[in-house]
Amino acid sequence: MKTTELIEAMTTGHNMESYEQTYASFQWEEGEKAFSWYKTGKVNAAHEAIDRHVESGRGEHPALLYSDPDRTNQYTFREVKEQSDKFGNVLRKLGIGKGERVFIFMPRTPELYFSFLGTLKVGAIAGPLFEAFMEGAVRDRLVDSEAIALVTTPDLLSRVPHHELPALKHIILVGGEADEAHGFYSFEKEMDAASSSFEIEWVDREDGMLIHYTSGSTGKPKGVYHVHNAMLQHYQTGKWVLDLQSEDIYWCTADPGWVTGTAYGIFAPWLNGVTNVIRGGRFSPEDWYQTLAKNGVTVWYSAPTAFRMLMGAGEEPIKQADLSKLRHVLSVGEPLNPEVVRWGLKAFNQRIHDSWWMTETGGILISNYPTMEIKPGSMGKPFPGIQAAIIDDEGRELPPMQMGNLAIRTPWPSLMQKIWKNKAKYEEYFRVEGWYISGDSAYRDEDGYFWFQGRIDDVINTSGERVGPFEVESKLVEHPAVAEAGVIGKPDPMRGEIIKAFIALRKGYEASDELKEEIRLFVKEGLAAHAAPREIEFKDKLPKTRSGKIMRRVLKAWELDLPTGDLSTMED
Ligand code: 6R9
Repeated sequence: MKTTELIEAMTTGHNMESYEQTYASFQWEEGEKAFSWYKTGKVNAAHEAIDRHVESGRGEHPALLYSDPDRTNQYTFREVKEQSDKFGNVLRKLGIGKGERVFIFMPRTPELYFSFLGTLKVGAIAGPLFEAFMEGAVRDRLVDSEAIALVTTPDLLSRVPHHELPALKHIILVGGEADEAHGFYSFEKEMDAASSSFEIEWVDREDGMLIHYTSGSTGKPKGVYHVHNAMLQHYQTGKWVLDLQSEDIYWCTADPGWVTGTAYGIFAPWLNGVTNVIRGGRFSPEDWYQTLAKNGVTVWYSAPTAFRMLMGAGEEPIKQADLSKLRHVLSVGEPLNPEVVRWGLKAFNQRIHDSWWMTETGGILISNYPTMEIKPGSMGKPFPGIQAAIIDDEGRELPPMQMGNLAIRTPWPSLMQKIWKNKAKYEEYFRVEGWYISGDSAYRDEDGYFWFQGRIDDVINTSGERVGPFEVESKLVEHPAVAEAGVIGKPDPMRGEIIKAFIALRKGYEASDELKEEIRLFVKEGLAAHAAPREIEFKDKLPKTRSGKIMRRVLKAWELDLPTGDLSTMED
């Protein structure tokens, strides 16, 4: 769908002056000069993120502003260096080193971040897991990765089937008792005893750093493997997409169990030497606005699901919070509905900048930049150094306005280097020579903006018309009664597929046939007759992943009575 709606570019505080110029002249190598490894050839992302700033005299700058309802802590870069060095020594004492997998299954606390950095510092590969994972999800990931150590808490330990995990030798308990004879160590005791004098393990750019498990629609979750070289993309996108500057206070709301919580909750801010806000505990609109206000957050990276929840909470909690420091807001994870973009402008006078990428791509590839006009509903344009295109299944590039496979020219620094122990799965992404196939469908408009349409397998074909579920969902959430919507194609003998919408209503609205009819008409008149859902079903809640994505494949499976596949990443 074409739009003429434009939101003007920002006029202050840019690292990137003109998108077109930067895109034309960009060289990845320029970014490398920021790092010590440009001179030495020796790499460690944790050194570049933390230690480098201490060496360059920025050690007393606040690195981590942590809070949850029970606890508030501040750490400088020097203190984060010291804590992560100590954790490196804890691992070394256990004999853990290069290439081994250390998994972290913890609530979001400072100890999670120290463990993560310390793991990298000994050259081991970190595997962060969502705190909410149940036993099956934990087992699958620890079995597949053959993790040798796990950092967790006594509360979460009941979900770790350690007797079934022969590779797992050491469990480090944060806030727990040691039982060293059986492989249990106390985090606090070990950290107290550890020296803060530490020699970092220098590795190669192509050595492993991180594994994120991500679910496909079928089969077990895949271990997406990233190497230290990815930091180049985290650094550059931090500069140009997040627009980070040295005095910023930055908050990425994502948990490190999701790739956004590592790439942009750890690397991008710290590689740029910027103060990073971490908020533990549960989501509530009041809490989030207060987190922005109390910390004086200037740059904020979140997700559509959160923005929609904030939108649903109305303006009252915003009035209670001083958001005057906020200057740059971004979103990732799902399509950002135009309605949400308009709300952002109205509610706190900020343009919300959409960005597109995937666990597999390791970093932002398409985005809206501060210096660029926003077309609400578009993901923006390719990052400098990235060539994106819409191609057909044979690899032919499609002209503007045609829907097809969103593909990226290989390689780029943060591209995954393996699917752990699954070569065949890895190769599927590269089945068209020279391209990475994302599995998303999209089109590009005449101005070079990309528009997300859905996952390839979500695109609906109704009476010969291809309809992206996102367009319909976006129109649906513009209706005042609709809080969230998930749209699927339901097989139909006449039309191939019909559009079915699952809708969660906002507080104060009652489900009724009249309301269904009203909503249907609303889409028909606002979008297109063929895009109006023929069927509507009201639900209390929609099935979502922990990163907030509506799980259309689960809606479809429910509808068709099919197996739902891997549900380990679904919210409770
Ligand atoms: C970072 C992350 C990747 C999938 C991706 C796409 C969807 C992400 C989006 C978006 C529309 C955006 N997605 N960003 N869809 N607009 N701006 O989300 O990684 O969890 O691996 O998900 O998320 O479908 O293919 P991951």
